[in-house]
Amino acid sequence: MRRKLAAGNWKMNGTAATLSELDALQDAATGAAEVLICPPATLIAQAVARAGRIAIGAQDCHSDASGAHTGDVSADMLKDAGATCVILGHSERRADHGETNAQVADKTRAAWGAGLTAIVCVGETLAEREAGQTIDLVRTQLAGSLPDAVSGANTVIAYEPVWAIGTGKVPTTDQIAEVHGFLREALTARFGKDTAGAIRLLYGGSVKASNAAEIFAVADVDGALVGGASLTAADFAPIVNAL
Ligand code: G2H
Repeated sequence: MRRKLAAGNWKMNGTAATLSELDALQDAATGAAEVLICPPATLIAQAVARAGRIAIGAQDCHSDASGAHTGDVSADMLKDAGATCVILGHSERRADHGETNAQVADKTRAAWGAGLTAIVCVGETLAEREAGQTIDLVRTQLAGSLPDAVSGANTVIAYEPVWAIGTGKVPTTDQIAEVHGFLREALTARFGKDTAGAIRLLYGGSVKASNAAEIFAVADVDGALVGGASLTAADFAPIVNAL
Protein backbone atom coordinates (compact mmCIF):
# COMPACT_ATOMS: atom_id res chain seq x y z
CA MET A 1 0.00 0.00 0.00
CA ARG A 2 1.48 3.34 -1.03
CA ARG A 3 1.25 6.10 1.59
CA LYS A 4 -0.37 9.22 0.14
CA LEU A 5 1.89 12.27 -0.03
CA ALA A 6 1.08 15.96 -0.06
CA ALA A 7 4.31 17.77 -0.92
CA GLY A 8 4.66 21.54 -0.85
CA ASN A 9 7.29 23.21 -3.01
CA TRP A 10 7.81 26.73 -1.73
CA LYS A 11 10.20 27.50 -4.63
CA MET A 12 12.01 30.85 -4.01
CA ASN A 13 9.54 32.03 -1.40
CA GLY A 14 9.68 32.35 2.35
CA THR A 15 11.61 33.93 5.21
CA ALA A 16 11.90 32.89 8.83
CA ALA A 17 8.55 34.54 9.53
CA THR A 18 6.86 32.27 6.98
CA LEU A 19 7.67 29.21 9.09
CA SER A 20 4.65 30.00 11.27
CA GLU A 21 2.70 28.30 8.44
CA LEU A 22 4.21 24.99 9.65
CA ASP A 23 2.60 25.51 13.05
CA ALA A 24 -0.73 26.25 11.39
CA LEU A 25 -0.45 23.11 9.26
CA GLN A 26 0.01 20.67 12.17
CA ASP A 27 -3.67 19.78 12.50
CA ALA A 28 -3.83 18.80 8.81
CA ALA A 29 -0.87 16.47 9.33
CA THR A 30 -2.62 14.15 11.77
CA GLY A 31 -4.14 11.93 9.06
CA ALA A 32 -2.70 8.94 7.24
CA ALA A 33 -1.10 10.99 4.46
CA GLU A 34 2.49 12.17 4.67
CA VAL A 35 2.85 15.96 4.61
CA LEU A 36 6.08 17.41 3.29
CA ILE A 37 7.23 21.00 2.87
CA CYS A 38 10.27 21.89 0.76
CA PRO A 39 11.29 25.44 1.69
CA PRO A 40 14.29 27.29 0.25
CA ALA A 41 17.63 25.85 1.47
CA THR A 42 18.11 28.85 3.77
CA LEU A 43 15.13 27.77 5.86
CA ILE A 44 15.60 24.00 6.06
CA ALA A 45 17.32 23.83 9.45
CA GLN A 46 14.86 26.26 11.04
CA ALA A 47 11.95 24.43 9.43
CA VAL A 48 13.18 21.10 10.80
CA ALA A 49 13.36 22.60 14.29
CA ARG A 50 9.64 23.40 14.24
CA ALA A 51 8.39 20.78 11.77
CA GLY A 52 6.34 18.72 14.22
CA ARG A 53 4.46 16.11 12.17
CA ILE A 54 5.61 17.60 8.86
CA ALA A 55 8.59 16.27 6.92
CA ILE A 56 11.02 18.81 5.51
CA GLY A 57 12.71 18.48 2.13
CA ALA A 58 14.81 20.48 -0.32
CA GLN A 59 14.33 21.68 -3.90
CA ASP A 60 17.64 20.71 -5.51
CA CYS A 61 21.13 19.41 -4.74
CA HIS A 62 24.50 19.20 -6.44
CA SER A 63 25.63 15.79 -7.67
CA ASP A 64 28.98 16.00 -5.83
CA ALA A 65 29.26 15.47 -2.09
CA SER A 66 31.49 18.53 -1.62
CA GLY A 67 33.98 20.68 -3.48
CA ALA A 68 34.54 23.89 -5.44
CA HIS A 69 30.96 24.61 -6.54
CA THR A 70 30.19 28.14 -5.42
CA GLY A 71 26.59 28.64 -4.47
CA ASP A 72 25.64 24.97 -4.61
CA VAL A 73 24.45 22.69 -1.82
CA SER A 74 25.17 18.96 -1.64
CA ALA A 75 22.77 16.17 -0.71
CA ASP A 76 24.92 15.43 2.36
CA MET A 77 24.47 19.04 3.50
CA LEU A 78 20.71 18.79 3.09
CA LYS A 79 20.68 15.58 5.09
CA ASP A 80 22.83 17.25 7.74
CA ALA A 81 20.31 20.11 7.94
CA GLY A 82 17.54 17.58 8.58
CA ALA A 83 15.94 17.20 5.15
CA THR A 84 14.48 13.79 4.34
CA CYS A 85 14.03 14.24 0.61
CA VAL A 86 14.88 16.48 -2.32
CA ILE A 87 12.98 17.55 -5.43
CA LEU A 88 15.11 16.93 -8.53
CA GLY A 89 14.68 17.83 -12.20
CA HIS A 90 11.83 20.27 -11.63
CA SER A 91 10.98 21.92 -14.95
CA GLU A 92 12.10 25.28 -13.56
CA ARG A 93 15.55 23.78 -12.91
CA ARG A 94 15.57 22.15 -16.35
CA ALA A 95 14.55 25.46 -18.01
CA ASP A 96 16.45 28.01 -15.89
CA HIS A 97 19.65 25.98 -15.40
CA GLY A 98 19.67 23.71 -18.44
CA GLU A 99 19.53 20.56 -16.31
CA THR A 100 19.65 17.43 -18.43
CA ASN A 101 18.24 14.00 -17.68
CA ALA A 102 21.79 12.72 -17.10
CA GLN A 103 22.43 15.46 -14.54
CA VAL A 104 19.16 14.67 -12.81
CA ALA A 105 20.23 11.01 -12.65
CA ASP A 106 23.57 12.04 -11.10
CA LYS A 107 21.77 14.18 -8.53
CA THR A 108 19.42 11.30 -7.79
CA ARG A 109 22.40 9.03 -7.07
CA ALA A 110 23.84 11.71 -4.79
CA ALA A 111 20.51 12.05 -2.97
CA TRP A 112 20.31 8.29 -2.43
CA GLY A 113 23.93 8.23 -1.26
CA ALA A 114 23.05 10.78 1.40
CA GLY A 115 19.99 8.83 2.47
CA LEU A 116 17.47 11.23 0.92
CA THR A 117 14.38 10.29 -1.05
CA ALA A 118 14.48 11.80 -4.54
CA ILE A 119 11.30 13.36 -5.93
CA VAL A 120 12.09 13.22 -9.64
CA CYS A 121 10.00 15.50 -11.88
CA VAL A 122 8.97 14.90 -15.47
CA GLY A 123 6.52 16.68 -17.74
CA GLU A 124 5.93 18.09 -21.20
CA THR A 125 5.67 21.66 -22.49
CA LEU A 126 2.54 22.89 -24.23
CA ALA A 127 4.28 22.65 -27.61
CA GLU A 128 5.22 19.03 -26.91
CA ARG A 129 1.66 18.18 -25.86
CA GLU A 130 0.19 19.84 -28.93
CA ALA A 131 2.66 17.93 -31.12
CA GLY A 132 1.44 14.65 -29.60
CA GLN A 133 4.83 14.03 -27.96
CA THR A 134 3.76 13.84 -24.30
CA ILE A 135 4.27 10.13 -23.73
CA ASP A 136 7.52 10.00 -25.71
CA LEU A 137 8.88 12.97 -23.82
CA VAL A 138 7.92 11.58 -20.43
CA ARG A 139 9.34 8.17 -21.40
CA THR A 140 12.69 9.76 -22.28
CA GLN A 141 12.81 11.91 -19.15
CA LEU A 142 11.90 8.98 -16.90
CA ALA A 143 14.42 6.62 -18.48
CA GLY A 144 17.23 9.18 -18.44
CA SER A 145 16.61 10.68 -15.01
CA LEU A 146 16.38 7.45 -13.00
CA PRO A 147 19.43 5.34 -12.12
CA ASP A 148 18.93 1.58 -11.72
CA ALA A 149 18.77 1.29 -7.92
CA VAL A 150 15.26 2.69 -7.64
CA SER A 151 13.05 1.61 -4.74
CA GLY A 152 9.69 2.66 -3.36
CA ALA A 153 11.50 4.18 -0.38
CA ASN A 154 14.16 6.17 -2.23
CA THR A 155 12.13 7.54 -5.15
CA VAL A 156 8.92 9.44 -5.82
CA ILE A 157 7.97 10.53 -9.34
CA ALA A 158 6.14 13.81 -9.96
CA TYR A 159 4.33 14.37 -13.24
CA GLU A 160 4.18 18.11 -13.81
CA PRO A 161 3.04 19.30 -17.23
CA VAL A 162 5.01 22.51 -17.74
CA TRP A 163 1.98 24.30 -19.17
CA ALA A 164 0.03 23.68 -15.96
CA ILE A 165 2.64 25.07 -13.59
CA GLY A 166 1.54 28.29 -11.92
CA THR A 167 -0.86 28.99 -14.80
CA GLY A 168 -4.15 27.87 -13.30
CA LYS A 169 -4.53 25.46 -16.25
CA VAL A 170 -4.98 21.84 -15.22
CA PRO A 171 -5.04 18.77 -17.49
CA THR A 172 -8.25 16.79 -17.63
CA THR A 173 -8.47 13.79 -15.36
CA ASP A 174 -8.20 11.62 -18.49
CA GLN A 175 -4.94 13.32 -19.45
CA ILE A 176 -3.54 12.82 -15.94
CA ALA A 177 -4.70 9.19 -15.92
CA GLU A 178 -3.03 8.52 -19.27
CA VAL A 179 0.38 9.81 -18.13
CA HIS A 180 0.24 8.25 -14.66
CA GLY A 181 -0.84 4.94 -16.16
CA PHE A 182 2.06 5.14 -18.56
CA LEU A 183 4.51 5.99 -15.76
CA ARG A 184 3.41 2.93 -13.74
CA GLU A 185 3.72 0.77 -16.84
CA ALA A 186 7.19 2.09 -17.70
CA LEU A 187 8.38 1.64 -14.12
CA THR A 188 7.02 -1.90 -14.10
CA ALA A 189 8.79 -2.76 -17.35
CA ARG A 190 12.12 -1.53 -16.02
CA PHE A 191 12.04 -2.31 -12.30
CA GLY A 192 9.43 -5.05 -11.96
CA LYS A 193 5.94 -5.07 -10.52
CA ASP A 194 6.85 -4.98 -6.81
CA THR A 195 9.21 -2.02 -7.05
CA ALA A 196 7.02 -0.11 -9.50
CA GLY A 197 3.99 -0.76 -7.32
CA ALA A 198 5.74 0.78 -4.32
CA ILE A 199 6.77 4.04 -6.04
CA ARG A 200 4.49 6.98 -5.38
CA LEU A 201 3.37 9.04 -8.37
CA LEU A 202 2.47 12.66 -7.66
CA TYR A 203 0.63 15.07 -9.91
CA GLY A 204 1.85 18.70 -9.91
CA GLY A 205 0.68 21.87 -11.64
CA SER A 206 -1.91 24.36 -10.34
CA VAL A 207 -3.27 21.96 -7.70
CA LYS A 208 -5.57 23.84 -5.32
CA ALA A 209 -8.31 23.08 -2.81
CA SER A 210 -11.00 23.30 -5.48
CA ASN A 211 -9.49 20.66 -7.80
CA ALA A 212 -7.52 18.43 -5.40
CA ALA A 213 -10.24 15.85 -4.68
CA GLU A 214 -10.94 15.31 -8.39
CA ILE A 215 -7.23 14.87 -9.15
CA PHE A 216 -6.69 12.52 -6.17
CA ALA A 217 -9.50 10.29 -7.41
CA VAL A 218 -7.53 9.51 -10.59
CA ALA A 219 -6.00 6.03 -10.71
CA ASP A 220 -2.29 5.97 -9.93
CA VAL A 221 -2.27 9.46 -8.42
CA ASP A 222 -0.70 9.01 -4.98
CA GLY A 223 -0.65 12.67 -4.03
CA ALA A 224 0.46 16.05 -5.26
CA LEU A 225 3.44 18.34 -5.58
CA VAL A 226 1.99 21.78 -4.87
CA GLY A 227 3.62 25.15 -5.45
CA GLY A 228 1.61 28.33 -4.96
CA ALA A 229 -1.11 26.69 -2.90
CA SER A 230 1.42 25.28 -0.41
CA LEU A 231 2.65 28.67 0.76
CA THR A 232 -0.02 29.12 3.40
CA ALA A 233 -1.61 26.57 5.71
CA ALA A 234 -5.01 28.04 4.82
CA ASP A 235 -4.52 26.97 1.18
CA PHE A 236 -2.54 23.77 1.75
CA ALA A 237 -4.53 22.17 4.60
CA PRO A 238 -7.65 21.53 2.46
CA ILE A 239 -5.45 19.87 -0.16
CA VAL A 240 -3.88 17.62 2.50
CA ASN A 241 -7.35 16.85 3.83
CA ALA A 242 -8.55 15.86 0.36
CA LEU A 243 -6.02 12.99 0.27
C1 G2H B 1 4.49 22.93 -10.16
C2 G2H B 1 3.90 23.23 -8.84
C3 G2H B 1 4.84 22.80 -7.74
P1 G2H B 1 2.15 25.21 -8.85
O1 G2H B 1 5.77 23.54 -10.28
O2 G2H B 1 5.91 21.98 -8.08
O3 G2H B 1 3.65 24.62 -8.76
O4 G2H B 1 1.32 24.39 -7.93
O5 G2H B 1 2.29 26.65 -8.37
O6 G2H B 1 1.70 25.12 -10.26
